[in-house]
Parts: sequence; C-alpha cells; structure tokens
Amino acid sequence: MSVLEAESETAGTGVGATVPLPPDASVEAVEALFDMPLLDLLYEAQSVHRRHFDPNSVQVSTLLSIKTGRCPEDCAYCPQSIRFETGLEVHELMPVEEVKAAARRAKAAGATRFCMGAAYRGPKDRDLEPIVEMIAEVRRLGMESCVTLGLLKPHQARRLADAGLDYYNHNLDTSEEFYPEIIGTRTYADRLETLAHVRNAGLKVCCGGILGMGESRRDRIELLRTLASMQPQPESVPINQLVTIPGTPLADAEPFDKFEFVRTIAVARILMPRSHIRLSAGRSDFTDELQAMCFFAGANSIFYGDKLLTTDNPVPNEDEALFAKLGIAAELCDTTVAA
Ligand code: SAM
Ligand code: DTB
Ligand code: SF4
Repeated sequence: MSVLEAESETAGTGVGATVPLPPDASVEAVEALFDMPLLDLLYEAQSVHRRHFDPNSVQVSTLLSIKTGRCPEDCAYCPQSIRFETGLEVHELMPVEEVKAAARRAKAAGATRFCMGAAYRGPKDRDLEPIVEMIAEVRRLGMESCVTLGLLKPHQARRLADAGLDYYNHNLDTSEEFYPEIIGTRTYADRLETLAHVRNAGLKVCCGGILGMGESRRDRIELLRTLASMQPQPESVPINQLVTIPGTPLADAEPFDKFEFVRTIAVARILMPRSHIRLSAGRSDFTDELQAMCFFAGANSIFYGDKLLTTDNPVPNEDEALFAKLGIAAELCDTTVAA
C-alpha cells in the first residue's frame, strides 16, 4: 500500500492557534533544554507531542519548483542564486498547464498538500497572475496549497489569499545575529515584514530554518525563540539540514552533528507544541533510524517525492517502506474546502 493511502484517522490539530510561550522561554531556559540528557529531552518532547497530535501520523507534502534558478539574491546556501556557478538547469516560470498536470499527478499519488517554489527575490505583480491560476487548480483538486516566492508586498499577500492560498512559506533561516554571514541582499527585518503581511492577509505561515551553516547552538536557540514568539506561532516549521552545493560559499561546510539535529527538533516541538515540525531538506542523508528518532522528537511532516526544489529527496518507495516499518500513517488533510 502507498504511504499516502495509509491515512490515519486523526488529522493534525492546532492550525492558527495562539500559543503562549512556555512560562520561561528565556535564552537560559531554552539553553537548559538543549543541555538536557538526550533521552530526557526526547521523553519531554514526545510527551508534549502526544498532548497535541496523533504520534503515529505524519503530514505529507509534495514540492515542485515552478521557476528555477537565476535568482538575484546571494543566499550562501542556495544553488539557485545567479551569483554562484552551480551547474543548475534553469527554467523560467513553468506554463500553467504543466503545473496543473503535475498537481494532478500529485493528487493521483495521494498527496494532500502541493507546495510550489519560485526562485524570486519577490514576485512582480504580473508573475502572480499565472500563479493564482496554479493555486486555483490545486484547490479544485481538493489539496491544500502552499507557495514560496520570496518577499511579498501587502497587496500581493492579499491577492494570494483571495486566490484561496492556504500556506505561505518564508523562512528566517537562522538567528538575526548570524543572518548577515549568510545573506547580504535582504535583511532579517525584511523577512519579518513579509511574514507580517502574510499573517495579516489571513494566510497560514510556514516558517523555519536551516541547520549546519556554521551557526552556533546559541544561533539555533535564537532562531527557535524567534519562531516561537510569533503570535500566532507558525502552523508549519520546516527544519532543513544544509544540503551542500558545489559552487556555493557553503559548499565545504562541516557535516552537521545528527544528535544536535535531533535536539533542535525536540526543542522546537516543546516550544511550538501545536505546530507541524517538518523534517525537510537533508533527509536523503539520514538513515531510517535517525529519521525515526526525529519523529520521536516530534517531527510530524515531510516532503514526499524524489526531488525537493533542485536537490534529491528519498524516493517514494523508501518513504513508504519506512512508514510501514514504523507503523506511521500519512495524516489526513485537515482542509475540506475545494473551489
Ligand atoms: N526564493 C524564495 C525565498 O528564498 O524565500 C523561495 C525559494 S527558497 C529556495 C526556499 C527555502 O529553501 C530557503 O528559504 C531555504 O531555507 C531553503 N533552502 C534553499 N537551499 C537550501 C539548501 N542548499 N539546503 C537547505 N535548505 C535550502
Ligand atoms: C523549506 O524550508 N525547504 C524546502 C521548502 N521550504 C521550499 C526547500 C528545500 C530546498 C533544498 C534545496 C533544493 O532542493 O534546491
Ligand atoms: Fe533566491 Fe530563495 Fe535561493 Fe535566496 S533562497 S538565492 S532568495 S531562490
């Protein structure tokens, strides 16, 4: 049986919830969580997780790059920046019909959320019109829709909301302090502003970061504290492990410690008890056992399909086998609206 057919009966909870920070989410308190013996931390995170979610249910999203490469930004991790020679196969915005066909294939494979990514600093108004049609098709198919298009102006966020978009993905990537080491062409404040426009337009927020860029634990703590202090907290929190791309400034970054990855997931779960925490980029590099540990730490969402935007993801067969071995079922879509 496909992993996507084995749906659990319990959909996720907590969409749009305003969650007060735990009584003490000071730097010291969050540091103390990171410092806990690993098994105590996992036990705490799993206990929180079970209060809010079915522990054997994982949300499954499909990702498609609708505009690839030639991005003017200088994000040091990214294969799609025009500033780095990464040998990427570039393409302009895909024709609407091609995206619609891909969405139909995703639906046929059982996907419940379809996410579309574009390598823009931010979209021009005229770029939004075909994207609005793509969103409408995803909704017609009865899937949740998500796009990630870079910086947005308020009227653009409203345009997307009017089109029926469910989620907007825009990551903070790291702490405010470390951020300038990674990105020079837009600021942390720009990102927070876009996130505010997205929220004000009534969209659900998908916002997370990347681990393994040379940041310190203190930076990871600050990233999580910033995410957790957003009110409401982001409904979806992707935690990416850096995928090192030859030609980018971070090509030779040291491999990231896997237990630190698990700890970061666990602390995210404790600080954002009702959010879906997504085990995102980097999964190709993880063993089954490590992924199981991430699920135990409170991760409850993945990207399903053999490609992320431009890099490899585990092939569907592997994920199906993993879910079967762990007794995990794909979460039902918690949106019933179809245009
Ligand atoms: N251009 C838009 C933006 O930056 O907001 C949307 C697309 S961008 C590729 C989406 C996210 O992918 C980035 O915010 C970053 O967190 C993640 N990402 C990009 N390259 C990555 C890599 N090599 N490893 C891990 N995550 C990556
Ligand atoms: C997110 O946080 N991770 C996804 C999604 N949001 C758009 C993208 C990961 C990209 C990894 C590098 C690539 O495939 O190009
Ligand atoms: Fe462009 Fe987004 Fe890549 Fe940054 S992460 S270079 S904004 S595509």
